[in-house]
Amino acid sequence: MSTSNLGTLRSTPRSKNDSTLTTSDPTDVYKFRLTGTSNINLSLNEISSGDDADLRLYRDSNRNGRLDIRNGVVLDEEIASSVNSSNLDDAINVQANAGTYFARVERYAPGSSGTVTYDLDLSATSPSPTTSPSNLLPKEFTVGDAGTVVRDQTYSDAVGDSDTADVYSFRLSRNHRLNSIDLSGLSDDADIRVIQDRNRNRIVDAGEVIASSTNGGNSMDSISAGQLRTGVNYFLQVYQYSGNTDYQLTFDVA
Ligand SMILES: [Ca+2]
Ligand SMILES: [Ca+2]
Ligand SMILES: [Ca+2]
Ligand SMILES: [Ca+2]
Repeated sequence: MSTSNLGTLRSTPRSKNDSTLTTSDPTDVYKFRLTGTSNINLSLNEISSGDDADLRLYRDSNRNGRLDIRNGVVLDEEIASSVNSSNLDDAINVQANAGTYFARVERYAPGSSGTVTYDLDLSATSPSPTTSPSNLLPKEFTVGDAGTVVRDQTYSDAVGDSDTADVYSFRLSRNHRLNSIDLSGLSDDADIRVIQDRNRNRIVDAGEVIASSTNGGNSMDSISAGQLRTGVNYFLQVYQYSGNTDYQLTFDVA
């Protein structure tokens, strides 16, 4: 098990690209610190084809600066996990207090053949109620037919302190016109934005936010698709602004 100490995690993302897990060294641990309450954002992506890795987040609950493991069992408190199958991305977005944390990437043996490679992105952004949304772009949901929106599609999910953001990957179809993307069914304030990851680093860089809707309270949010183009890969992010709320996200096709 290798442990990397990242020091204090801040809003500028840290990326650990082309990292490897092997049958003899199947876990990597990334230690970091938060200086105040923050949203921890973790994105495990670019997992090698035919393989599976998973992501877990622990708090150094006994404050000894180490991830304590006895007989293969982690003794520090697990505060979140993401265990999607095959080489789908795994993501964690959770609000957490000041302290020391460990992100652990594990090779999932039954779903892997030999060495697994992956990219891990990490950041800590401003929490509600001064929210700056996660700046990482895991593909948590792929909309429509392999990412192309060809019919009306509605997703029911939630954002809040324990899951501060959801990311949907989508493209426009040449044959089916997308009218708008609508966020409704809110009991508290969530917002949406469309991101074009021009440099394909799976991070929201300056100039990559194409559109957003940030209405207050539990008002609906909506982004017109008129400004989006075919042949481009977009990300739609739903994120907590304040409180915890269920939502319905609709891709409305003409
Ligand atoms: Ca510990
Ligand atoms: Ca996985
Ligand atoms: Ca980018
Ligand atoms: Ca809103």
